[in-house]
Amino acid sequence: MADYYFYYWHMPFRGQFVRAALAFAGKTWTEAGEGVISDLMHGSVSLMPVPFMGPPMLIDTKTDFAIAQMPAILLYLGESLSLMPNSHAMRAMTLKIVNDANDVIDEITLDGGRAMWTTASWEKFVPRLEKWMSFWEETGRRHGLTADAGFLLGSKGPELADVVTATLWSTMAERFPKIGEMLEETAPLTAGVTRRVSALPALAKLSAKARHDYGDAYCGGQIEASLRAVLGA
Ligand SMILES: N[C@@H](CCC(=O)N[C@@H](CS)C(=O)NCC(=O)O)C(=O)O
Repeated sequence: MADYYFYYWHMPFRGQFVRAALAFAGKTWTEAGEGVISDLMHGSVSLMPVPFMGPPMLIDTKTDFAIAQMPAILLYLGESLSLMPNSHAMRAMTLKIVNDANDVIDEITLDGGRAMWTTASWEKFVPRLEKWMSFWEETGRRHGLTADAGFLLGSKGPELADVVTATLWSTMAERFPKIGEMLEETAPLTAGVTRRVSALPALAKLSAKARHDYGDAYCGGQIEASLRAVLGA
């Protein structure tokens, strides 16, 4: 039996943060599959492993503990798999980075496709995306990150905040090269730590698997099509 059951759509997007934390920690998981997720979502709340509106959702098979909401899942994995820093301050910073990443992917998909991107709305959004990138850059700078060494919160080795950082920016940059170019220009230290952490064998393997399993897909649906249209990707 795998260490976890993981419930997420057949795409990277929000689920990839959880997959990356599991892969980084050397854990195994079984993907529940889209049919199971849909049935659970549309079934009785009383039958849900944990009440949830939408995936990701994770079940720890050893303890039978189920948890939803991406930041809560990462907190659980971070704590139970020792992926978090020791100090209270840096643990809170880690969760702040996780929530920032969740906000960025909500913004880049206009809250899951409530509206579609147009050239005008994308151009208006670009300074805000650059501001998000600058948050990572400033955080890294304050903790001694350089373009070719260090980690986001000043740890000696990669931790959850670095895994989340690498997953956020590498997944996006690989699928939308213009965002990759923006990151290199706006946040070169962040681009550097993203490259180094993404190159760790477990994460490089996961990224190759995502490419194999999901192709170019990022978040799917019409919102991905509109993102591709404005970015020429
Ligand atoms: N705040 C939740 C958002 C969950 C969410 O929006 N999930 C999307 C996929 S990324 C979904 O399929 N939602 C279906 C729904 O809300 O009906 C989290 O961070 O996990």
